[in-house]
Amino acid sequence: MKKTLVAAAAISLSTFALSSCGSSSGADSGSDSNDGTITMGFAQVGAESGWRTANTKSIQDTAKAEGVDLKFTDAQGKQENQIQAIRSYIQQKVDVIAFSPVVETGFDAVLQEAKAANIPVILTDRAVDADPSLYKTFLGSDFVVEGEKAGDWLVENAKDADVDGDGTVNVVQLEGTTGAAPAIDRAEGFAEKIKADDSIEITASQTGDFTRDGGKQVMESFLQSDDSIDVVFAHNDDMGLGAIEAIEAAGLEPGKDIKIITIDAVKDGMQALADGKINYIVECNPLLGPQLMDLAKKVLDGEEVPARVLTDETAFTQEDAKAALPDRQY
Ligand code: GYE
Repeated sequence: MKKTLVAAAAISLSTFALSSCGSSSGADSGSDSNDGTITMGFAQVGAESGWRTANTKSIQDTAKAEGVDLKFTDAQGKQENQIQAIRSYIQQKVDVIAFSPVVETGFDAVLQEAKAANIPVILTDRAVDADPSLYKTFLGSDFVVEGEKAGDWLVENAKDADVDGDGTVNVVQLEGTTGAAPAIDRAEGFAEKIKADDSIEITASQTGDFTRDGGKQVMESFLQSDDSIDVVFAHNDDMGLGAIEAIEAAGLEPGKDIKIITIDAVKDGMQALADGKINYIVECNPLLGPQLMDLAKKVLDGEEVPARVLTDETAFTQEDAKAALPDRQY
């Protein structure tokens, strides 16, 4: 393989289109040289959550440890920035492109361009709704299963969750970014499982964009219009943590007056779970760096890789969180 060794570089959004950030650029970069160094262009979603921060760190740390020349961009949650970043990686003739698509749709054209330029693409974390021949593999969690685990827990704990004892478990849902795979799939898995209990009902559902602030604001408006909320199902820890702030500001006790279920299991979420403010967390593993670099090497060596690579995950109760927290890496 490929290209000369250069320092890993973070390319700022405003300049990435112009900056090659490598020791070689233009026509003689890419697959021409043969010293074994891989150049990877990685187009990240943003820095919207604790999960994302851990995910970015894992990718950057692994690239550094393995001598992969990583060109990294942060799309600040905007699909157009991500597409622009991918186009700049194609221009720079990187060896491999990896990205975590902000939303599922709208990537067909840029994926075609990468294919035409003979640059393999690896999807990490989130899926796209495009022809699977446009990318080599998709590494990440099964978000439907995560939603199902959250729904199963609620069905098992429905009696307890009917805090006001009116025979109905009123659930409000804080959705992730509209159109993003984890928002679509987690909602689907959860809805499917809660069908098992007629007393459980989703009474309101709105996006909080996977951020703490978004979760807080949406929860504030839910609390203003409804005083019978029993449960919050938040598509990630950060929105659940924002909801906790809104619930406390309304003079209620999170975890008791209103039960909270979230997904991710980052440290702040796990701490809130251990403190009794969250009731259940489904894990979503952000440490994708090692598997990503491994897949990239295999793809560039011409080895067959599976079309779908899943990550191993579990779920945590309040007791589990107390036991797991001391060793939690993120
Ligand atoms: O759950 C959320 C992040 O795509 C799995 O994105 C990821 C999700 C994660 O912002 O915290």
